[in-house]
Amino acid sequence: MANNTFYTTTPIYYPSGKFHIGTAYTTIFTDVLARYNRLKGKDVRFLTGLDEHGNKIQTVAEERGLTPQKHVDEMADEAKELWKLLKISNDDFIRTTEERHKKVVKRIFEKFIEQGDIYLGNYEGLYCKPCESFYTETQLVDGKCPDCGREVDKIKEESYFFKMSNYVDRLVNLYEKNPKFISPEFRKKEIINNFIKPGLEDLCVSRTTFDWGISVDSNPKHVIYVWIDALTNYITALGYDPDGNHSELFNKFWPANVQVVGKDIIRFHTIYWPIMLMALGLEVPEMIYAHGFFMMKDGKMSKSKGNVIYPEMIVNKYGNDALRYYLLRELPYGQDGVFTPDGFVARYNADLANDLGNLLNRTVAMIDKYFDGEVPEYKGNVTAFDSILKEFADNAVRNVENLMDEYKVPDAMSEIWNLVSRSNKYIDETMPWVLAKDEAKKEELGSVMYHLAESLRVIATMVAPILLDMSEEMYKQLGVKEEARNWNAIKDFGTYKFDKVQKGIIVFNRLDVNEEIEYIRNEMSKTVKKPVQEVKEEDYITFDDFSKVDMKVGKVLECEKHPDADKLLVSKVEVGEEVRQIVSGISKFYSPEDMIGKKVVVVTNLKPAKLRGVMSEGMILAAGDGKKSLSVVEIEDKINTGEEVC
Ligand code: ME8
Repeated sequence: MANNTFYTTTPIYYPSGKFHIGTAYTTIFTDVLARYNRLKGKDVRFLTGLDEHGNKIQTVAEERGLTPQKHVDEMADEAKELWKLLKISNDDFIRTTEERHKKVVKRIFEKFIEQGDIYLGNYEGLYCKPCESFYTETQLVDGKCPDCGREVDKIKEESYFFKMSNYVDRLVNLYEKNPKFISPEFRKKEIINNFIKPGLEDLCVSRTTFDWGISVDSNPKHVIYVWIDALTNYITALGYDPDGNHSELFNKFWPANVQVVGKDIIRFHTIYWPIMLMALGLEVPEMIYAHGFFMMKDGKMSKSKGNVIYPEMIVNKYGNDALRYYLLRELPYGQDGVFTPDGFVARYNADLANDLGNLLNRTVAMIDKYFDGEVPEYKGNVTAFDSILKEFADNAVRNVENLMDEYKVPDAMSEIWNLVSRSNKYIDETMPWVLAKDEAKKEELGSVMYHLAESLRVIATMVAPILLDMSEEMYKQLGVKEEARNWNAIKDFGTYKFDKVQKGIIVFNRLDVNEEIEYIRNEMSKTVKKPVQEVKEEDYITFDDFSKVDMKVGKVLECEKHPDADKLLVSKVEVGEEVRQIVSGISKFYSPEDMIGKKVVVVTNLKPAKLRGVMSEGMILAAGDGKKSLSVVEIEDKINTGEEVC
């Protein structure tokens, strides 16, 4: 049953900084493909992960004063947490520092040497560090990196090379035989004109100037080029074995159905990746789909411009569904799109709150009111408009399926919203509130309610890969049983027997346009990388000023919640001979039990004050903004309580 499996992947991202909506976009897009195929009953494997080696990561770690391993460990936790927040349904998360990956990459490299695909030579060329890429003089744009526009370095070193020329003919043949291998089609022309026609040069595949990477077994001063290391993740994660004893997973899922990447890394995935697979004697993926980029009104997202959008901000304020909907709908298939706060709020209000949200609320409220919540049975086409809606819905399911099978998610979404609009129009046409006034029209009214419920059921399943909370809520309110929540169940409009509907929560509340645009802009401006602040002469304090603050080491003996304020904890702190009662706003981050026994820094000459009715005689020092993070300043146990802090 080879065609009942579906394997899809995202790029493995560089853990070099906080992940923004660009990275989130690719992962959400791929998540939608995985969820859709699961809905269709396929056996799905969805892989994402991190690309943790290379000079760039080593430099970032050094800047943070951490070892590369510690740095990537922290970033991996951050990535996993983000994907959890966004409810990404990946089946595996690969890190290139894992043993399961490293040992296979080493074997693959040796195999390439043994086969004569890789040879030892000398590299003299131009290297862009942020992109981890080599370029020839002719590929540079105005003497700078063609991908990121930054300065490139001249490098000379002994290196291994991959003999790309051995495979060019087979590669061109692949492009011709599998027209969908590079999608969208116009990207294929770019690749052929920019890289294949000028003559594909042998690729430098090792470095000796840094060591954060996988070393070559037979010549350990060489580190394997990060792209050779990274690209293989798609097979090492499945359990590929260079010696032929592949895992069951590998046999089942390789070749991948679609590998999703951004347009910036299409060259690596459509030239080097298939060539590596050919050299290993493996099949190539069915499709490399390269999506466009999210831009901002003033160009690329960048911290210095202060126009970066982080997914957490949108999710925490507007919900995960709103983020997914906007990102997926806003980037046309294969093209770039622009993120604007205005566009986000407009789409939220129009598509989610008004069109879909209202359709659900109105329908459930009417069934509740006119039929005590019992959805009437299907009686065929009763009103003049019934067959039109049924046909529209049946067509929508077919069109959406065809588009989703081609991974054209934004086009599929616009088809789904056509059905949403058509259903709203059906309410205006049939005017149930008029039918309800006439006992003789009871059957017509019943048919209208059934058609609306059925249309919403179809919509709930079609949006299920996209709007995770909303589809769940729709199923719940309409009373759609677990076993009917799949793609097959929506192919015959009119076949479903509903139970009772159930009024529920409103998932998308209309937003105040100006207020929310302002909020998002404000959050974006907080991302600006601020220059180190200079202190003005008049802002300095003297040593005498500083010495006025009396700080001592204290030990928390007892701690409990403040009786009247959720945010406050009340601690009894031993400071030398005395015990003081101190109230602190730390309960979001510490439970009373966490605090007991801690050695902390206490400001002892702060004027005592009552905080929400409880006396506080000092202050416990802590770091952080108090909203997202906070850490109490702790002192090593060897220092006695009552000692000065200076
Ligand atoms: O290239 N809009 O990792 P990376 C949309 N480690 N997508 C965007 C985007 C934007 N503005 N910015 C980034 C690497 N992306 C390599 C990959 S794979 C074997 C190795 C997404 O962290 C898009 O998918 O630089 C792009 O291809 C990817 O992030 C680059 O991630």
